[in-house]
Amino acid sequence: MADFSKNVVYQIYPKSFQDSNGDGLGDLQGIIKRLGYLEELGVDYVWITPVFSSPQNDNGYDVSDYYSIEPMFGTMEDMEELIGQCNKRGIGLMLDMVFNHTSTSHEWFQKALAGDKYYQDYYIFKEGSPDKIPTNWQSKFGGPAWEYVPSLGKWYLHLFDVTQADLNWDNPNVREELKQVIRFWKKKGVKGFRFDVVNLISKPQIFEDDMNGDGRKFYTDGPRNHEYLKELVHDTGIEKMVTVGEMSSTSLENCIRYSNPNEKELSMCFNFHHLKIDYKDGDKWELMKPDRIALKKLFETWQIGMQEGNGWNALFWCNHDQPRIVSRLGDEGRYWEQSAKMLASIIHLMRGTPYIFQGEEIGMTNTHYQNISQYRDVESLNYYKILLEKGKSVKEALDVLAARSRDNGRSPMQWSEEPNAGFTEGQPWLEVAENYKNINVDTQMQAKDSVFAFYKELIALRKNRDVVSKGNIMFLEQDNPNVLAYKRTYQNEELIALNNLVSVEVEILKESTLEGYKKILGNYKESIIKTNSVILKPYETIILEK
Ligand code: TEU
Repeated sequence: MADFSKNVVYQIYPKSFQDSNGDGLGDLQGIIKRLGYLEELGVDYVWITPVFSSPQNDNGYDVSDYYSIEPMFGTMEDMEELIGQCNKRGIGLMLDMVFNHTSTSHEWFQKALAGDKYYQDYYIFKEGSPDKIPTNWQSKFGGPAWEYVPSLGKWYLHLFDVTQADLNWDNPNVREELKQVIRFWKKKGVKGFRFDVVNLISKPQIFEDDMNGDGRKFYTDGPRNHEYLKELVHDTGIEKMVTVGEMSSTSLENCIRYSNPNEKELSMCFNFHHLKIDYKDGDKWELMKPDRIALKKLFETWQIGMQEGNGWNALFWCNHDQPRIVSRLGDEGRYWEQSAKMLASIIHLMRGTPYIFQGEEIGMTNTHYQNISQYRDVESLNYYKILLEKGKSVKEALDVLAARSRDNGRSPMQWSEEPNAGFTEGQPWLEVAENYKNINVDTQMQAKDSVFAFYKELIALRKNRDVVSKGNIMFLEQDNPNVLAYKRTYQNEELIALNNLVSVEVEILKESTLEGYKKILGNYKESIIKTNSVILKPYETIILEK
């Protein structure tokens, strides 16, 4: 297993990155056009979310053919060109493998529907009658996780949308098919893979009702999950490539196993616990102010736990499923720039490999859509209905979506102050956020102290300092609800990161000493650093070195 501690990954959501042909949809040629920008930022890998053939019910996470490119994104030649161009610039391309399920339009599922028993065993079908659903499990996008097929007299499992049927990994033929997909793309020169919800692939032997939940306890980090991952990685020879698993509702113990090099499973894991700190009673669709104490505790548990177990974290705030972090934990107004930089600093200086989601590096915010017609995401549209059924008013339901919709992260990349933010010359598939005239790549690249410039500095710091990439971590100021602070140590190097999470000044570190430390980076020109204390300005981040 290789070491990715000096690397930074950039995530592209191709549909919203750059349109090259005026159809309002981003595409592969658009990405090629912007590779110089990514090189300038200094990232090592680019992960693109799925561009395979797909009916796009879940924007590509419903794959109907793993071996071809969805025409709206381009052709196989475009993909080969993209891989080649990336390699030329020293950027590795990572593809997104959706192996927990396929689209119901996939040939395998279509054959299953037509009565082919061989292909029925590719999925999870259960005999039954229309009035007797196999279990009470809920789909992650709302509603039951089973769909009845009258012509077969069977139900099939779909943990996500009804058009995303779960694959049966207990069938060795399925596992072999998926290995073939990896071999195909590896041969094309792809340098790594992100595996979608890869801790949900192993389902239990017995399917039973969940008396106090939505069923996830039965299939999360399931019985043969580790075994199947090892087999996939070994048989395709991708041990040395960068591989990241998206782990849904996972545990620390399992993530240690998924990412400990001795296990030969994956290079690193995403977990989402730190992004649920504003869910009321764990419910994404109930608003709550962020619980900063919980955030600090979660970072500490996972950072220390993974360090002790020799696991490796994928570090991130944003992706295509999350609202924008500056809107969530920072400030969109007066302290927009400071808070965007402070949040970046937290992620980039912890132990793990940082991921930047398109637009995060210029401080893009939530979209603030005010009408349901502005949304496109299947989950948002489902939950809007569910919220209204539950008795919320239209205004209340829209307020929840404005804070929680996945479309917040999916609005077009803001390149310039040109119409549609320079994303397209046509009509964008999803509306551009209104603030694009102020927040865009052009403006950010011109300004010396921009959020973009700060990301560049953080990336450079990781490359130049072993203490950032390899150092041990310990947390400081554990009882202070307003400050997230940690110390990294490696051989004789020491680094301290102090982050003020709130919009008022906070004084800290009266007990310990900062003698011998000097500031090497921050988001304010002047900082107030005394020998035994520091006064942190609103959302200030200070990085000190000994
Ligand atoms: O997401 C998996 C997942 O469970 C979530 O992040 C999900 O969107 C969220 O919990 C809903 O509240 C992955 C992909 O990242 C996502 O885009 C896909 O929709 C999903 O898998 C299905 O393939």
